[in-house]
Amino acid sequence: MDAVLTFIGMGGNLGDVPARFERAFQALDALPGSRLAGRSALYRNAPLGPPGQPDYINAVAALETLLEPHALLLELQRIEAVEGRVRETRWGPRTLDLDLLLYGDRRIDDPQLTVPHRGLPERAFVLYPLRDVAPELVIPGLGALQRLIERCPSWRIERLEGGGNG
Ligand code: PH2
Ligand code: MG
Ligand code: MG
Repeated sequence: MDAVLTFIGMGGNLGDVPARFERAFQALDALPGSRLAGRSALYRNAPLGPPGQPDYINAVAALETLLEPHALLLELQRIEAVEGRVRETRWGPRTLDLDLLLYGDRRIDDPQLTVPHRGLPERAFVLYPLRDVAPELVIPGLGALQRLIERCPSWRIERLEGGGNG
């Protein structure tokens, strides 16, 4: 089987989030049958959800993988758990959130997994970093990434550093 190009949204607002992302990028690259193909810059931005929580940092990883979607999802949850993720309030503060945004051109909708990720079209903190790693991306059912960005509600978002493919 050929490897599939997937995109993983990363978010967090507790502790040293850039250090968590660094470990997460390495953990993704180390997954069986997988290779980290790109990493976006880091973006500091306002929380979506309950007020009074710290700003988030968000990024996106591009991952080539032979893992099937649900196997990959389990690996993402394992990496979240290593970073001390505790599932509490919906949209509450978190150490590390890893969301499977896209899995090639597959569309998946079952109780465990929705791909493309539901929040994708409205969330600047997903769309901007996604553009860093895949500027020409066309998203199944949603169209060109660039067009989604033009239509996205404005959001306080600050580009911090880094990113690139390879
Ligand atoms: N993730 C959420 C809820 N709210 N807000 C920002 N800014 N960034 C996130 O990644 C985020 C959020 C649920 O996963
Ligand atoms: Mg999540
Ligand atoms: Mg999320």
